[in-house]
Amino acid sequence: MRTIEQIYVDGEFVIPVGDERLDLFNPATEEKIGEVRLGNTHDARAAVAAAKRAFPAMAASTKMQRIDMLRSLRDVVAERPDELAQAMTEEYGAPAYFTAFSVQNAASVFDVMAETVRNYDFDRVVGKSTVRMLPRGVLAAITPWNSNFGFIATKLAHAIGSGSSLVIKPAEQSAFQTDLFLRRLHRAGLPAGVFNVINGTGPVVGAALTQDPDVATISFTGSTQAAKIIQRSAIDGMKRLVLELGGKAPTIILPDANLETAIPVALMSGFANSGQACVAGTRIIAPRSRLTEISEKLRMETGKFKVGNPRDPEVRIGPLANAAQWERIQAYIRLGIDEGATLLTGGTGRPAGMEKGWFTRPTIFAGVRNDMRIAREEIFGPVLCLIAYDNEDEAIEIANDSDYGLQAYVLGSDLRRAEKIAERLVAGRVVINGAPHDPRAPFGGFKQSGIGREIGAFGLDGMLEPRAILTP
Ligand code: TXE
Repeated sequence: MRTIEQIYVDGEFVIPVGDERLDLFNPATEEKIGEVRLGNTHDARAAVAAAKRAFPAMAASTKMQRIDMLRSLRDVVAERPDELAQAMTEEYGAPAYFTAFSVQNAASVFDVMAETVRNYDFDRVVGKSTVRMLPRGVLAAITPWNSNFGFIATKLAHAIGSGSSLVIKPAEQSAFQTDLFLRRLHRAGLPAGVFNVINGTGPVVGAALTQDPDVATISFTGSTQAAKIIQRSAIDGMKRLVLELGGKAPTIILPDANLETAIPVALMSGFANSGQACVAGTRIIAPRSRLTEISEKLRMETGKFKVGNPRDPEVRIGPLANAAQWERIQAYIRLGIDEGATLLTGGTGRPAGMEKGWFTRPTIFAGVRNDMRIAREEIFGPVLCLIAYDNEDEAIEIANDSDYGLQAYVLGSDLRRAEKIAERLVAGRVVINGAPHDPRAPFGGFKQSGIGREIGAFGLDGMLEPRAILTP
């Protein structure tokens, strides 16, 4: 049993003023594995003040200095990847195959940002004016639990790339990962106050940061509901918001798709991180002409998805992150049944033979209409909807008929046709035929999936403000 006692302010590990504690659990065993001491509004204020002091030097840093800092951060993050991956598994049950990807990605965001900074035009001439892209001020970053250190890495990279200082409020349930990650970041030797990390709850520390007059920009990843509270609280301070929120990604299977390859790809994205991913392809939109075949293949392939101990490299679906998530997923499965959808596979309760752990059965509903709540709301677990279409226009209409617009998938044998469909989808990213992750592609969504983009020059734009100087 461990307790995470410290937060990180002004380059030092310190005990917070706040003294409330939160229990931490291993979701695979339901055992309590530790506690985290939570900061409060005083801690948030002290962190913003430290970031404010560090800002002028950071804002004046050269491209080369920023690139050096990003490289130092990359180096410490890339060390001993297993350690971070294991913490992620222990704390929220992420399967080993997924944690390996997360660690690699957390290191690569610093490389991508270093390359972006190298190529970015901070100084431009527009008409007769000289324009400089300036950092806006202190950045507050709020991250969720489903890939906690990955989000911390992304937001830190944007702060350093833009010459901003930063206060991070990570998901409070992910304190072990945060602590491990933080101790590495500390070793990168950045100037004191450039980044600060406060463990705490959303309504206390998160709200204090979003309301702090010395915070200029808020970068938030999490639920659309929390984002709306944050938006409201940021109005008076005229803060800029970068919001990366939920999704209900469509996967369009085209009539010419090779099901041998398409169905496993559809399921890998649908069940990514045990379904606890904003990019999960949770609405499978399939041609009615091949519905029987597709249903059968989905059922069969889902049966091959091993559910169990997330440390096992063969396991594709681990436990849900916490008891509340488990209850939420059960409620959604019951809702699907009540709404009249048919269970193709899965259902409520734990998989057979599993009595402990927040495990749930990978579930696919058939006969789903896109107006059912299970097709409209982000479930955030391994629950997929199969929706039939009669023609291409209808497939696109269903895909775009969503409050969200983060990610979309197209699967088909004719690449040109798949691209044509991709061009008609309202989503921040469209992935064709299981294309590999591109760490340079902009990330973010349309509609209720958020505002702004992260990664690369698009990400940097969101952190900067142009100043034009007009000369006679
Ligand atoms: O998210 P929250 P939760 C969705 C997903 C999931 C649901 C709930 O559907 O089931 O959200 O997850 C902080 N002011 N996603 O409750 O509440 C909070 O402390 C400032 C999708 O974990 O949005 C945490 O650090 N901050 C998403 C962070 O916001 C506040 C990932 C996220 O918590 C706050 C996570 C407030 N008023 C959940 N309230 C994705 N896009 O992947 C909360 N926070």
